[in-house]
Amino acid sequence: MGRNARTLEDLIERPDEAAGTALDLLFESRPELKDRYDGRSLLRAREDMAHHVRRLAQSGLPGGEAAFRDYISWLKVLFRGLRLPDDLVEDSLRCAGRAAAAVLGEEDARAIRDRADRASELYARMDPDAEGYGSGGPPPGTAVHAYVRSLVDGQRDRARMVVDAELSRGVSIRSLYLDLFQPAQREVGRLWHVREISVAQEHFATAATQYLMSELYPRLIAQSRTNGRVLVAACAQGELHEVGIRMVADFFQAEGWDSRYFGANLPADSLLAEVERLRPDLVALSATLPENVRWIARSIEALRSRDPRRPAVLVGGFPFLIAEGLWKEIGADATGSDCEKAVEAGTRLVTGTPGPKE
Ligand code: B12
Repeated sequence: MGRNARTLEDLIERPDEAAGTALDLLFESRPELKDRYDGRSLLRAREDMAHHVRRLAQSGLPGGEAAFRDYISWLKVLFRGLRLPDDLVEDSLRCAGRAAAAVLGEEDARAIRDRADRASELYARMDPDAEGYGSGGPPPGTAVHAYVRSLVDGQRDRARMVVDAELSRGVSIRSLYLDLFQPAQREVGRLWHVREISVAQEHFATAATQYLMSELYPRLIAQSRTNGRVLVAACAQGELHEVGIRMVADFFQAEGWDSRYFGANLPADSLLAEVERLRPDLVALSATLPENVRWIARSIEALRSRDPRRPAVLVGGFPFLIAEGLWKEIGADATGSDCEKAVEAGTRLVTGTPGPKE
């Protein structure tokens, strides 16, 4: 590829053309497949290819190696549930690699092609039961199990009874966030992934958990004393997973911060404008999808070009949990693996002393 080579970032943003080429390559190598696809399934196949291309491109950016390995194990669990033959997925990954490589500069192209080939070998060897995604689940008899069962059955009030039972045996609201809502949400994700529940059941569960968090919120912050510090908390642009950063924002508020929570998908320009307007002590940014980390990296760059020291920036979410040191690589000041650790790290950054624990 010559002067018109595309960048990895560009490929993440616009993967469709390469996905189309990848599908053509797949049909060329396996002509028998062509007749098996109709309008709808062809569209699905294109979407899957676009996803491979996006994740392959992301694998060349900070945190990408760990995220890509995770993607392969995620695919194995998902496609086993859909009964997609392994060799078809392996060929698809190779074709995605070739199509992506064809539009990239030489160095990126070589790396992507190699990674796609390795990914396809890894996919062949991977045991979905031994990987984090497909296995596990809370044991019956636990509050998490009862809570998830209630939500999967569409019974929000029954889930509330689980919460009430926990409260009456002395469990704190902080522990409910950390030890009930958080693992329950992850379990809901697992159930969706292994095709035990529908998208609608997952949506219901998340909406109900957010509803119950809102009910508990006044009690969570009841003891808090204002400390005069301001936090801006937001999800990366394009990021729809907002429960984690909401928990982070709530925990800061409970420690007396004026916590400005902006929810999902905050456009980069809006973040910068709010930071300019509010002059917060700390900015907390969250991503769940690895391809959204680049938005956080760019935002940090933009913030630092205005002032190299302020505000302090805390980052977190799934990509930071699986790639140690990623936070540093993209120029953040710290990370935290959950909402409690987020407050500890943020307080340390801003005051030089660790924040109070529960
Ligand atoms: C609910 C949900 C959704 C909802 C989100 C709705 C909402 N209002 O938030 C919807 C339906 C929109 C959704 C969509 C998708 N989802 Co989804 N989703 C989930 C689910 C089930 C729960 C997320 C959650 O609430 N987690 C609980 C919170 C508390 O955990 P947390 O986010 O990790 O946050 C904690 C820490 O990470 C940390 N933290 C978080 N942010 C920050 C920030 C800072 C600064 C710090 C310090 C710490 C910190 O503290 C938090 C609290 O302790 C997860 C399952 C899972 N394992 O999480 C899948 C999951 C994340 N989704 C997944 C996928 C694939 C998708 C989609 C791509 C599906 C699709 N094909 O459309 C889309 C992508 C949408 C997008 N562009 O963002 C996959 C991701 C796999 C991967 N690694 O890439 C998961 C893991 C499900 C699975 N097992 O397959 N999803």
